[in-house]
Amino acid sequence: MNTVFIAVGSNLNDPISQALDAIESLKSLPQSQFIRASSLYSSSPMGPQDQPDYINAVIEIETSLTPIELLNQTQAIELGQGRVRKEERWGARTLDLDILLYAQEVIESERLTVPHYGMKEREFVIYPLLEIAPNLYLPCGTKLKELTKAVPLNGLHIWQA
Ligand code: PH2
Ligand code: MG
Ligand code: MG
Repeated sequence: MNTVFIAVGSNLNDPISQALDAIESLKSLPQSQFIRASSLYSSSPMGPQDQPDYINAVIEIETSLTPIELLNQTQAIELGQGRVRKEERWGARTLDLDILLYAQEVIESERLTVPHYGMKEREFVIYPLLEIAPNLYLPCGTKLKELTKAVPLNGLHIWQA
């Protein structure tokens, strides 16, 4: 089994429900065991500013799915929740599931880059991940906690009803 962290993001069509539904789907992935989910966080949009705030979270699973099998599963969940792929970079979406880390593997294939290419700079990834994996090291040898020094919160906060 491989420890995997997946980022959840949504800023369309009731983002809280989108995130909670996605987490429920991730709990029933085949060949996998759900370990834990972070709190839900509210975050300011990175990229185009004329889009709603995001809800973000990070979840941890143990899985024997290969990275591509897992990607197929997460993309199916995205599509099932109405994800429409658009041209605009970093634009609004109902659901985004990004594989952040797959064990300590480094993967650079056409469909998948792991660790996720932007994770080290994104507060809406680093802080939820730190909540559930406070002692984590990245494959490059950097301690996750160290990254927070260079990544301001930028308004990120735990979402409360
Ligand atoms: N995802 C993006 C683009 N911008 N901004 C926030 N706050 N959270 C996201 O998950 C996010 C984003 C593209 O994946
Ligand atoms: Mg993303
Ligand atoms: Mg994505």
